[in-house]
Amino acid sequence: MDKINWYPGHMKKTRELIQSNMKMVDLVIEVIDSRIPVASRNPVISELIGSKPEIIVLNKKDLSDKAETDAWIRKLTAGNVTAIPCDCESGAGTSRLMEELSKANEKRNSTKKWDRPLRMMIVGVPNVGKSSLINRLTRRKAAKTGDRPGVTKGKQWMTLENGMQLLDTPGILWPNIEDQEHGRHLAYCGSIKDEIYDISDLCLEFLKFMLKEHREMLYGRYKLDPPAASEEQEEEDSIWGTDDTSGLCGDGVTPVSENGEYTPLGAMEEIARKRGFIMPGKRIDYERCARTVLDEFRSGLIGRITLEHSQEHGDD
Ligand SMILES: Nc1nc2c(ncn2[C@@H]2O[C@H](COP(=O)(O)OP(=O)(O)OP(=O)(O)O)[C@@H](O)[C@H]2O)c(=O)[nH]1
Ligand SMILES: [Mg+2]
Repeated sequence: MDKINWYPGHMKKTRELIQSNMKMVDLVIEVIDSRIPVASRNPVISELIGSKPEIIVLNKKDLSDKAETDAWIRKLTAGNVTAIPCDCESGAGTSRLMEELSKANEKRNSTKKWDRPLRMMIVGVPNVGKSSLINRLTRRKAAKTGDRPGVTKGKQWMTLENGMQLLDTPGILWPNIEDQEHGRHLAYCGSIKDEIYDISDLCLEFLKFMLKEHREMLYGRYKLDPPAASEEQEEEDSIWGTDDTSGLCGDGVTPVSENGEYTPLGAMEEIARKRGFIMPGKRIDYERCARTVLDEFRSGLIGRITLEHSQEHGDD
């Protein structure tokens, strides 16, 4: 598929905003997506944070594999990083975060000549739940949230009940995503605007990953049968009645299965068929199918899936 890169002007401006506010804050909360703990750590943000105290929130823990998230937390903690798993939808993990913030507050005030409540900045790539976390911490719906990247536009200071101050910032990426696997992971998780890539291509890549690592989940969600069996079934209880179905699947050139397993395209066509995503002329609506599969992954309907495994990232 084409290269994934998204760095509009507002991200450059936000980068400058983060930089200019860095000296004002005592601590940075970097929110990352627990399904992609490597790809969602923006190297530019790490650079801007420098040696400033930092807490990493692995958010959306309700969507990632629990054992994998636990392993990531152990790994990050072993590297002397404070890392906390959270679910900002239910609020799970946020009281642990508040405890860490209180500790940081005490630490700051024990070393400075005058006391004042902690000032913090929340940063991260788009759509990881920064504003949702702010709403949890302030116990108000003060920050606007939404299930697409680029919801927060400008900076916004918020005050917690205990007087601590928090700066919400828009999500940012970096100018050139060199590792395209990271680019795809960010796109699967909704951190990249859907309009900038071909969603059908992206879905095929996602299905390739699912067939390799989580075939059972994919089969379960979309009620897929192994390719050979489904062909037989098609004859028995075709949802298309007695009509000729030969023109239904794709271009008829690309194989739908290989070695008894679906190809990504074969799986996509089967999903489209099961869900009835067929346009006039019996053409498969690939785009609708792609949007559905990715939306269902993003909202956890396919299952709790971590895309990046801690044991494969030894040097992080
Ligand atoms: N399942 C789940 N969804 C979450 C969680 N946290 C946030 N969300 C959802 O993720 C979407 C993005 O949340 P936001 O808080 O707007 O994310 P953001 O990082 O502020 O996004 P930008 O401002 O666009 O950078 C929303 O639909 C939230 O409801 C979580 O822990 N679990
Ligand atoms: Mg936001």
